[in-house]
Amino acid sequence: MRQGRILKGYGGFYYVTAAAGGDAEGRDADKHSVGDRAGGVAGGSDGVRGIEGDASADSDYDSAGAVTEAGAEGRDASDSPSELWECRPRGRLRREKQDILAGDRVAFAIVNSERREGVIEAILPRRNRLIRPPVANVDQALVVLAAGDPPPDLWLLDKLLIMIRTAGIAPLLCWNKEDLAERGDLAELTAPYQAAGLAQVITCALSGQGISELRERLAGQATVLAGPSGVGKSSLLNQIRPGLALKTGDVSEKLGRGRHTTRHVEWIPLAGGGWVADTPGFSRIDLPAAVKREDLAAFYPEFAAWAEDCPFASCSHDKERDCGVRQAAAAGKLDEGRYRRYVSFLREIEGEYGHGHD
Ligand SMILES: Nc1nc2c(ncn2[C@@H]2O[C@H](COP(=O)(O)OP(=O)(O)OP(=O)(O)O)[C@@H](O)[C@H]2O)c(=O)[nH]1
Ligand SMILES: [Mg+2]
Ligand SMILES: [Zn+2]
Repeated sequence: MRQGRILKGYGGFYYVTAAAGGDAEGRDADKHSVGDRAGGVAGGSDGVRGIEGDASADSDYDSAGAVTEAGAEGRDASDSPSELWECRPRGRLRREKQDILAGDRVAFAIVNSERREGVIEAILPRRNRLIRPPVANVDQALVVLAAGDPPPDLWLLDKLLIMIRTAGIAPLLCWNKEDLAERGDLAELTAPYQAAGLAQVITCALSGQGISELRERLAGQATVLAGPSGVGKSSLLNQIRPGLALKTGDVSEKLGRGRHTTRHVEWIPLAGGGWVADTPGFSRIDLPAAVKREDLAAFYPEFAAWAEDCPFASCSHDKERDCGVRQAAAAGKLDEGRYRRYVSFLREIEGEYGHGHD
């Protein structure tokens, strides 16, 4: 048995990167971690479920996340040997409708070592996962928006930030296509998110502006890119890692035909450590079901100071009399757009109307 990390999966196949070095190392790792703990992966579905349900007890797996693993498993194809295995999931996993995500760490059995074919026996415990984009074991999410073409969708942005925080992942915001911004646009776009405490980077994938700062922020981390189609996610990664040659596409073509250039989530090792996942764009998401009405304000740290003026500690900053947050937004002390979207999300949670903004 070997262990590895899924870089991408499609058409029923998963491409698993594993430390080169063969059988001895692989078998040791198996005996030490998977075998001992769960009574053997090959021991049947109980064993597999045991592994899945054992995340908290399993410090080995926790610490063997993408980042720490990067040193052993392909820090860079050029300086640390790693192997790519083509794996299918064991029929049992398919029958149990176990979802398998890019970024998942897996135990796999070798089917044909010459052709590097294997069978996934178990999904190892996840540190975290996102629904959109579908990915597991992430340190940070880089939300990418374009300053123009397509125009920034702030509704999507605010929802994404809630989703990312709910998953326990650190958000980072990238405003790309700086070259298309009108004078003052970027200051207007970034100020509300600065107030919300977000780290932000301004980039242009054409000129290379901001790329070195972005590269620094991605170093040593497992970062997933997220955002609408056409904002330049793949273009940015091509800049970050020259020679990568990810396919990029024309925006008018995408919007016209609803086509995405990037079709699958794919993890890419970064030179010098770390991983980054290119992902297909998307244009709408739902708020996580776990977020209740009373939880929502916690995703708006910039509200906190004004909430001290609210007459009730339980104020939802909606229609309550003398709400400090609503008054601050009306007076322009808080970003009015952020507040308006917040109220709309409250309605969405209440189910009063579906999606207030479109
Ligand atoms: N003007 C300008 N165009 C850019 C910039 N970055 C990317 N583009 C262009 O925007 C288009 C879309 O870029 P992609 O990298 O394919 O966008 P994406 O986010 O990966 O899109 P999906 O894969 O569909 O999700 C391409 O024509 C790029 O050349 C930029 O900074 N400025
Ligand atoms: Mg792309
Ligand atoms: Zn209030």
